[in-house]
Amino acid sequence: MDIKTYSFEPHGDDRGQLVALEEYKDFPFAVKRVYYIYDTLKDVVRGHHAHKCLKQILICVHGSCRIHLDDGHETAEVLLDTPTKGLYIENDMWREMYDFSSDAVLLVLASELYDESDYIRNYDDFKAFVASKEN
Ligand code: T46
Repeated sequence: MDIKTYSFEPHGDDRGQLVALEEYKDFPFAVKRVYYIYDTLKDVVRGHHAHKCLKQILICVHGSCRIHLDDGHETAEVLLDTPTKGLYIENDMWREMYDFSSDAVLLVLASELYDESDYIRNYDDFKAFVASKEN
């Protein structure tokens, strides 16, 4: 599976670190929405869906978590454990987020506004969506 991750450049000095992200320069879309996930309970698994159109960058800006990816044919796991690593997830990818550290803050940059009709929340529907794109 082709997994796209970014290594963002920290601008560090004796005051600390700063990471700056610019749309189309540091990742390949314009940002319409930002959200973040925190205070996740131990053993919780979030996600369990894909999207019809949405593109996103996931950055664990504090703590760590793991992302399970499934493109309908193959699966992969990605560890996000540094604020300088970004995971690009395109629309047609089933995703689950798990193994959150108690201090994890997962920041997400999204290409579209929130739209429940863009979600594919049933795995069989996801497989049918993938098959329809391949035919
Ligand atoms: C994704 C993964 C990585 C909103 O009202 N606006 C929003 O922009 C979002 C993202 C969510 N919500 C509401 C909808 C639900 O009532 O917040 C609640 C939790 O959302 P959800 O169960 O979809 O959260 P996750 O963590 O399962 O999934 C989220 C994103 O929804 C999804 O697009 O790819 O993070």
